[in-house]
Amino acid sequence: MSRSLKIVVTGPFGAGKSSFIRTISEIAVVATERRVSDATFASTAPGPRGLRAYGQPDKPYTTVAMDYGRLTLGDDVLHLHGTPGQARFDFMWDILAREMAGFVLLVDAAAPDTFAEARDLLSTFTALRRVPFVVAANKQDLPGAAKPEKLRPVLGLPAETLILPCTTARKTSVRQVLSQLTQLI
Ligand SMILES: Nc1nc2c(ncn2[C@@H]2O[C@H](COP(=O)(O)OP(=O)(O)O)[C@@H](O)[C@H]2O)c(=O)[nH]1
Ligand SMILES: [Mg+2]
Repeated sequence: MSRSLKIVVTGPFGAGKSSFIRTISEIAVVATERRVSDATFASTAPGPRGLRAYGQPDKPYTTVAMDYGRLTLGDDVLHLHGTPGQARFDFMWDILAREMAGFVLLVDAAAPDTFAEARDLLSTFTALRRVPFVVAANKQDLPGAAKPEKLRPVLGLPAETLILPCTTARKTSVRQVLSQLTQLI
């Protein structure tokens, strides 16, 4: 039976979420206009932790990159939604988590200083909805990248959680991660 699955791609800023979705998507990435709620945010371009606000302080709207991509995988159509990596947009995670069939936690395996945040994101998402997920140890092409199994104790993952190697530049690698996830759904 064919399925339409909403998959959320989450992970710390710089983990490779946008790259992951861009590499595999059959359609172009979507950007939306968001109302700027305070001048402080609009005046910081790029914004805190790199989220770009392409706006002037007096402009009511700013463009926030919303990662959305689509992939047909066998009988399944995957709708991939990336999370914005900024605490300010926490409210969006609730929206993103609605009808989520599963999620990918993307970790920059070469950036140990982001592991604590990845662990926090994981607790946030598992608390939002109990759905299948996989962890992708990204940037395996970098010499300093931790091997997938190294992340298990660091992220406090149980033995049954799948931790897969990933390199977002390679389509086959991204596809493999999503294929493993859909098999759990
Ligand atoms: N070497 C390497 N760099 C990557 C990989 N995936 C993403 N990057 C780079 O990491 C940076 C952050 O990626 P991005 O997709 O913007 O991360 P996001 O903040 O999670 O959306 C960019 O410079 C990417 O080119 C990967 O698998 N290997
Ligand atoms: Mg991004």
